[in-house]
Amino acid sequence: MGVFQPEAETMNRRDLLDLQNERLGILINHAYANVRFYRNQFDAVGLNPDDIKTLEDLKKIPFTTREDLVNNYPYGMFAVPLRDVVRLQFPLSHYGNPIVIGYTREDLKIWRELVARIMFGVGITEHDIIQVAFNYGLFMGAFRFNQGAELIGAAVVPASVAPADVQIRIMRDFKSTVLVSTPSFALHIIETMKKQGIDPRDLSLKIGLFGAEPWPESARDLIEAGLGIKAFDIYGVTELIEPGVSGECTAISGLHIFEDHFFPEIIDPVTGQSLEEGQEGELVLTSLTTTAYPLIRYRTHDRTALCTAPCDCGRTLVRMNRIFHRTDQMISIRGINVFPETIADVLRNFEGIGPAYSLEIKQKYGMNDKLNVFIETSPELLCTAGNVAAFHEKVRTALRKALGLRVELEMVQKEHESKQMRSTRTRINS
Ligand code: DLL
Repeated sequence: MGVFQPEAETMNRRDLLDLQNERLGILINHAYANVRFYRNQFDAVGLNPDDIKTLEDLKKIPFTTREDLVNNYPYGMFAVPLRDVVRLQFPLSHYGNPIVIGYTREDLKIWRELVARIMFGVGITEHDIIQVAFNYGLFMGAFRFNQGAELIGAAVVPASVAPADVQIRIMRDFKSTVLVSTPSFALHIIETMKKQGIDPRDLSLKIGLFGAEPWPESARDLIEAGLGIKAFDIYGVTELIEPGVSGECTAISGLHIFEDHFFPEIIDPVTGQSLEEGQEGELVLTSLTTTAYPLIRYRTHDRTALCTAPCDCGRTLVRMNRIFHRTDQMISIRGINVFPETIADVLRNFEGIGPAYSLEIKQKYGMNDKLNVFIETSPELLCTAGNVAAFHEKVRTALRKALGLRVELEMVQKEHESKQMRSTRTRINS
């Protein structure tokens, strides 16, 4: 199978280390000189850029967290003047606590190349017709698939969020050979095909790229059988060039991290100590080549382990295990990230509810995944809120706006708290 940039993807690991160390030096100086947040981080532990000579020294630098990005909204983390930024993007999952990410022209070029590496690596070529069924609204990944595909020379069908029956029609009429979507949406398309009596052999699909949420091997089996394709996993994080951090190759034995652009570490999520190769812990990433929005030791909260053993595909890049768990409470509903803190922030604005709430996720690995929010209400709510139905709708609308996702809301009076709520209660003030 193809290797899009062999000089980088099959590089001798000793040369790779030299390249990473060289890029690290440039990154550290760039971030220290241009981002006050990083200057403060270094100063706080008595470091200056010259103290960071190798990747081993990187461990002396404190982690960067999502809260740091939120606290520095909008432009505090930018390392270049706005005139050098050619794109500003606002991730869907950060409605409540926004962040904005900037890209220079060079950042976008790298990103495009990384997505092209993933596509080419699973056998996508200029002969393919790629149907991208990701949301082209605020979801940045969709654009990246477009650009990666164009770099390879494949034809792109930006089907975006068209309903499943329209997607199927496009697949059939345009003879799409590749589907790119969340695994949930692929499963929803399969359910719709079954209802319509459509056989996957009537379609031209052969490859699928899926990601943005955890999906078990059982979901892969269903997708491969339901669409008659080979399904591959892709991983990324909005803050770090999503979806180009890593992707599976045809060997299906982990996702190759593009180490010439990202340095991965695995840490114990509680102590922050580095773990050995093969041990599972939290993935921490440093962007080695990002100019506008460099991140040093960014905590992804995703649990995985790394392996540098040679891969059958010929790439020398480290592989990470597929992601099934996180080290925080973030949950993914149909590919949309939900942070329980955002729910607590919304609920805090309403009198008469709380202090406890609980979440229930009805997961079917399809578009029917639902988020139910149970909130505790005071018995006086009936008097203070006036029209309870209108109050219910107001809270539900506020949650939908904050999460970018429809939720089912149930108000439970304190003394009638359900068993489910007792077992999973979370406090608004926690
Ligand atoms: O979901 C980027 C992406 C777009 C990846 C398209 C793949 C395809 P965020 O919305 O910032 O970015 O969500 C990032 O989603 O920290 C993981 O917890 C989860 N995630 C992303 N890809 C996978 C995957 C995009 N392949 C967060 N498997 C990450 C499991 C994934 N979880």
